[in-house]
Amino acid sequence: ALATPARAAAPPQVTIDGTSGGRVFDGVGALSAGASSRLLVDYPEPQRSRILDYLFKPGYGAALQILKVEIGGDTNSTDGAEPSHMRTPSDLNCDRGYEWWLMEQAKARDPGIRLSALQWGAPGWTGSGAARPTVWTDRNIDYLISWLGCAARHHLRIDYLGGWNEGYSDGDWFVRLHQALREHGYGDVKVVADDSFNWDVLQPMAANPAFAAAVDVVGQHYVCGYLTDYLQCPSPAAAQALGKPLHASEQGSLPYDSGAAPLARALSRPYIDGAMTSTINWALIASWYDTMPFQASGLMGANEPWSGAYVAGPSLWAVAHTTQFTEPGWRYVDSAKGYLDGGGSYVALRSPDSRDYSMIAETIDATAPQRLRFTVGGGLPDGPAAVWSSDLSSGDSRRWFVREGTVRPGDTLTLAPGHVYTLTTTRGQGRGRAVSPPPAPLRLPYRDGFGSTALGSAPRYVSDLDGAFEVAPCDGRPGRCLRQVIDEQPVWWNGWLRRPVTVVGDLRSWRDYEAGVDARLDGDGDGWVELLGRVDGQWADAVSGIHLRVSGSGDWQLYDENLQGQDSRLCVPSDPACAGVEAQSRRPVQRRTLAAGRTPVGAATWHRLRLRFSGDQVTAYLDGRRLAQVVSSTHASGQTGLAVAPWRHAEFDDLAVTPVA
Ligand code: 147
Repeated sequence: ALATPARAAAPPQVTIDGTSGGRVFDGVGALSAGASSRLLVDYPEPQRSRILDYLFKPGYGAALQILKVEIGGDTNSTDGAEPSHMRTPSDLNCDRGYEWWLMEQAKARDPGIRLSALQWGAPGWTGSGAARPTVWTDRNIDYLISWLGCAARHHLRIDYLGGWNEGYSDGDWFVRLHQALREHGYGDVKVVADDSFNWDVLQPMAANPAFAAAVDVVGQHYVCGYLTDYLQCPSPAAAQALGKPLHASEQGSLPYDSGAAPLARALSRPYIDGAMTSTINWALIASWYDTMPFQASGLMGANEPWSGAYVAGPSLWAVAHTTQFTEPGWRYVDSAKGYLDGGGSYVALRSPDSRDYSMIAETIDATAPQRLRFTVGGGLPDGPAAVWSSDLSSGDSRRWFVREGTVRPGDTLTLAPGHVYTLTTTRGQGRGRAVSPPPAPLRLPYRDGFGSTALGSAPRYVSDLDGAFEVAPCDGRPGRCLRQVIDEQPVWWNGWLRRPVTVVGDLRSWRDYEAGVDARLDGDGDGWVELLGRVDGQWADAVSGIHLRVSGSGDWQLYDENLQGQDSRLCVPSDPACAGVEAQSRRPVQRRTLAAGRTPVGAATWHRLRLRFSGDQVTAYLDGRRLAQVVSSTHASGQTGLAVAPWRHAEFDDLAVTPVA
């Protein structure tokens, strides 16, 4: 039994006192950014709707209170590139990508969900033009105002807008942004600064009162550390003295299974330690290929749109222990926040009218049962409270988000180690019952002639790593083609790749196959296109796999690119070898030429590139002619892909991957 009669040794007492102070709660959210939702949009029904229910539907799963999205910049932002709404000063397309759709789906399930937006990179024209371009320009402010206009066209009200993800701040730019929001009728959009680290923003805010005045919310990243156990989540006293809401505006980066326990800590400790009233998890859902970094980081996983398989794991339920029992606008109750002596922590929140309260306690680090006597006061209801629990030390899903029974104020609770508990007077909670179909490989043959994709859209399963590949009318032949459309270096975020690349296919089951594509280079012969095969990883500048490059000049090259002994597929965030993203992203890319030569091609003409893999035999063909056959065992399986010289237009057609016996 959860409630036990008080024993001789008095247990610690927690009083949930409705008259005690406490900050306004702004909500628990998650972040769709870095192409993290790319494969979700391609999911079949009904699985796609069930996944969205698990994320957003009240009383069903994570019931998220905030959805934060990337404002796409056509540049790599971790696991790919997201498309921009405004690629030139005269361009405007409010329907590119999947974030509009995602926000609409979230609002359809919970009209009260708050929306937040932030750019990682941006089209080159909006940048400063310096050697390391920045977004601190008036053009970029216009660009963000246009994005808000797109949101309005989608009937989406944006609650929070930031500056530049982890790009620190230009105080005067924030002042101008704040002013522009007012001038354009977006005065109710709250400005977040600066989505970077270590509370470094406090100093420029202190030095520039206009900057400080322009900031509505101070948002900092990874306030509990980065890829650690997320034990402590402090903020400086100077931040707490600002009189502004403080948000943990990005944290997470841990897998949906092993990340649940650290996540449970990081949901409450930012308030206990640092008075932060919102936390945002990256990513919302791990819907990118395992080829790319930070595999499985999200509240859920869903990266097999062909099978419809998804994972609703313990991270989802860790979040539900807060979100299903509170609402943004509730208040923390400071009389009931703190740490348990034997390991663990707790917070309590109440509705503004004090008719309801919820207390969330976690015992993740406890090694023995924790006793706790709870009482209520200050006008809060003193009747029975429902108890929900999740055993995060268990892999058995039947032990997550379970209704336990009822307790009464004055009872002593016995909290088992490794759990999350919620005590609540609220009702309406629930646990979605939808079940995933089994996972399955993407079977060969795979073919796309792009005829069935809408103009301006990305073809099914094709995932851009940098630049933007979208369906357009073909040049020099009838029908639709896949076109790389970005012709200027964007303001980059992580600086990875800086060349257009896109990939598609099954990392593990695509072993012996032939990949082929028709390709046409625009321009006068000084660019190149590539067909890639056995792509088995991507990290920093490397797209690990076999590349066949054909240049407009007639030079061709077959080469192997790999990850310098650093296999990103194995680099899960809980692995200490993955610490220090910055250091790793500076590792040189290892490229090895396997064969090279010259052949007449001629610019602006169509050619067919083919790569055949059979065991360790790699054969390259151009227009039906064999260019080279080499032995290479560096890559055993992997995706196909396309690349284009930066920043050239090129077109592709009839992409086909067929099995080789
Ligand atoms: C964050 C990004 O904001 C996310 O888009 C995603 O890339 C995430 C993956 O972990 O990382 O960027 C960080 C970069 C460096 C650190 C933390 C977050 N760091 O070194 O503490």
